[in-house]
Amino acid sequence: MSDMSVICLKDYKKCGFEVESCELYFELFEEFVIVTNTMEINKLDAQEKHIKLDSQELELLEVYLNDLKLNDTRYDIQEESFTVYNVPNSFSLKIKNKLYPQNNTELEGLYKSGSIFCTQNEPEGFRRITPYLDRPDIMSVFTTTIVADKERYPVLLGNGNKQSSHDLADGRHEVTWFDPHPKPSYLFAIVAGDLGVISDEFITASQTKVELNIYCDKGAESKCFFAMKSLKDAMIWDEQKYGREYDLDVYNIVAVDSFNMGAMENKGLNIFNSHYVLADEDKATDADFMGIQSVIAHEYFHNWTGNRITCCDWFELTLKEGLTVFRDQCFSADLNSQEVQRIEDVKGLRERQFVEDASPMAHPIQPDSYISINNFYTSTVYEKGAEVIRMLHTLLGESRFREAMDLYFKTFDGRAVRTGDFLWAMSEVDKEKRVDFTQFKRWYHQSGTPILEVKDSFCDGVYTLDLKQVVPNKVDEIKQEPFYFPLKVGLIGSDGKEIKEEMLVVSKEEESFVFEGLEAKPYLSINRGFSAPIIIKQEKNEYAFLMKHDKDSFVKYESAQSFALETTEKLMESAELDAEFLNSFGYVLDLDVELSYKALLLELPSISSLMQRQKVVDFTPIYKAKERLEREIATEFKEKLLDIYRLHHKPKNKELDTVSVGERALKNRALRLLSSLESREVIDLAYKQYQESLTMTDRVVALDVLENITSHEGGLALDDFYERYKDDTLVMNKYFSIIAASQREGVLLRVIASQDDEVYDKRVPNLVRSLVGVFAKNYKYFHAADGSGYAFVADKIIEIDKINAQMASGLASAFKIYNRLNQNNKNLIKKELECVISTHSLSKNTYEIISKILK
Ligand code: 0A1
Ligand code: ZN
Repeated sequence: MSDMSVICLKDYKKCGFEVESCELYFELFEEFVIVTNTMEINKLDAQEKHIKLDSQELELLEVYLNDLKLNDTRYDIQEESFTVYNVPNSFSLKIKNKLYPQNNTELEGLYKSGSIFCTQNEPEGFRRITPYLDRPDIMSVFTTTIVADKERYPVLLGNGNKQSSHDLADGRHEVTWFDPHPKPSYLFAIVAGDLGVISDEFITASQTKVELNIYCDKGAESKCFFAMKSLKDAMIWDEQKYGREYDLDVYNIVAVDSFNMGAMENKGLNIFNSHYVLADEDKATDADFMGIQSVIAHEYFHNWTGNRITCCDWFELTLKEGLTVFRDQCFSADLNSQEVQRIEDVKGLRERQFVEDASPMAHPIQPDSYISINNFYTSTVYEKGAEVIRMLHTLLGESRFREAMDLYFKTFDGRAVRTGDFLWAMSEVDKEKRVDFTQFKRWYHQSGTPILEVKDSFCDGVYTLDLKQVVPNKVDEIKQEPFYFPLKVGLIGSDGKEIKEEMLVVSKEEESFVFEGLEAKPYLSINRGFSAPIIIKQEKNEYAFLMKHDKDSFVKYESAQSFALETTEKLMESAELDAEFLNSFGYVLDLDVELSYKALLLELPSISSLMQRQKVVDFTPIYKAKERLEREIATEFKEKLLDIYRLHHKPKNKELDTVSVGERALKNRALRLLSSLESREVIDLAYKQYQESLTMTDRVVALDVLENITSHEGGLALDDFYERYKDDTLVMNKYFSIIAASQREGVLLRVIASQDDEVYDKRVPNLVRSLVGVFAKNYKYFHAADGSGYAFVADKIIEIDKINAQMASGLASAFKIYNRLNQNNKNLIKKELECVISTHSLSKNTYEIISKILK
């Protein structure tokens, strides 16, 4: 069994050594790789006699200390460490070891994605390459030489700038890269392959030329142009918005098919899941393009927030991730639509982070312990982390925030620091001491989503807001303290005119705010722009009014969502459909606003958001009510929806400008709403759209609509889709997802059968996520009353855990809503998870998730 020990934040100890430089020599062969690692090391703590390096599953060949070969009495290799005894104050340590990247299915360390050698070292992959002080506070200067067969691997890439290259005997060649910027080992990377490339250049603000390359499988070059444009947009944005320039001669990006996550910010050599690089209108949806733009930017922004200034230990992960997500969200908002971006970000936060925060897996953005750090690349650390930064931005204001960021970069450049250091920079610029940073810090150490109960009253021209914060207990039932946050509110007159907007600062468990000199009781617009990541509970809601009159685009959306949520909940108790809701929906249908925004206003609440509001979750009534609401809306507004569809359906338009994207979003929203009628007319519309549209956006929506309403046309379209795209794995992910998310009967059997499809490969994370991962989010069938969905996913966890533990623990987290479910579903899950956790040699990743759920 793996080591299940718990690592704690409080146990951090500075390392007794530093690595001044690290020279790596990689000899790549088809069956194995030889790594020679030469480090110049200094002792910082005279008490340290022996040096203990991290090392995982390594085959040691030779060890030299100051050029003297050591015999095996001078060192010791264990499963997870390598120790050299009695080392002097300064020494050179050379270690030669052997690896088998071809057999590496965990996709950590050095591995093969198809025929490409590549690496993934964050957080602890480097120890699978060579023994090292594999912790982020050990920063060193790396030189990398790669030697390989020139015909098979003409492209050899490393971090930093290329220093030299030359041909060797036997058709081999070698390339040396030097990275002048000291960095932790998690940012180290190499790539070797026979790759296609597109190249460009960027001139920085200080007139330095940077070579830009995007590498991919040969033949896919034409799908890299959008990524290249996004990279250049990100480079300009970071210069203009934060004064940050790029700092090497070259910026390389490599797209690979087998990758555990989205992408990785290795210094000067980003490695990407090909999903976030490759796109053209025929094969990628508008959402895919947006994803590429934001992930390319995210990795680029890490060059300053992550690489130049990194984390002291992994408990500080949000220091780089929360901040970088905030930066990429602002970038996407600046380039596209502020209002749509904010809503999409909040939607994502609620679907993923709020659910996590209400589960046994809840943790603060700065966790205090972990078994496997791989499990903490979570929505909480990333997305809630970004919300915390956003609150600081709101509290300080744009220019003060920028001043604080400048100070942060100036003070900590080249160092591994803590969130406390970041907050210090923020507090330094707050000359007037407007922000209570001591209390604000609770966001870093407390978990759970606070609920704000709101009551209001009006008397003699004075409007009073009474607020009460309900802060959930920690997972272990320890009580938590009230949070400190900005709450943007607006007051609106009954004529619909804005009276005032104010940013309140909420800090107490209970407090009141008064607004004087008002003629009548105003309408309240609360948490504008979602200024704090909280849940608002109001006694009386004025949704219809706010949907009409609020100038805040977020609250307008929020009101439409909340109105629909409450209406659906009433339908669960089989009440009549609220006529005022229908009126408001009709009002939005006629609104003349930006089209993508309108599509969001017309979106009905997800199953997840309905589920989150139930005390004891039973999915059947949720589904029934949602389906009924959709049908009633489609019946009532059929003609209007058809008009919208006809007006905006432009099958030959494949442009990516705001209007074209908006038209597709809106008319596809209309089509989806109409699909609940399951009529011949709608089937014909969808089938025609499937056949005639030039974009993947239109094709997948049509395919999904057909799949869910008719086996005949659905089957025809699905077969056609398969034939058209079976050679393109990225597109086949969509095919598997449509099957796995289907609401039609017999889904589980189809998912099981899909595993035998020649395109499917359980070693490729994207495919596993598309089939098994999407099935585990198909609430109707994953939570089937006979337990079949749970049994299937549990089996897959056991099977995939042996291949790729990170993938398996990702799947396991689908069970995190366990404690919210009704007794029948709980019993079924318990049985399955007990079986998984008792599996022989289960990984610590999966063990950690399941043990938390079962606790
Ligand atoms: N730092 C990357 C995320 C990442 C984390 C872990 C990985 O493999 C185990 C891969 C990527 C980012 O934030 O983009
Ligand atoms: Zn990141």
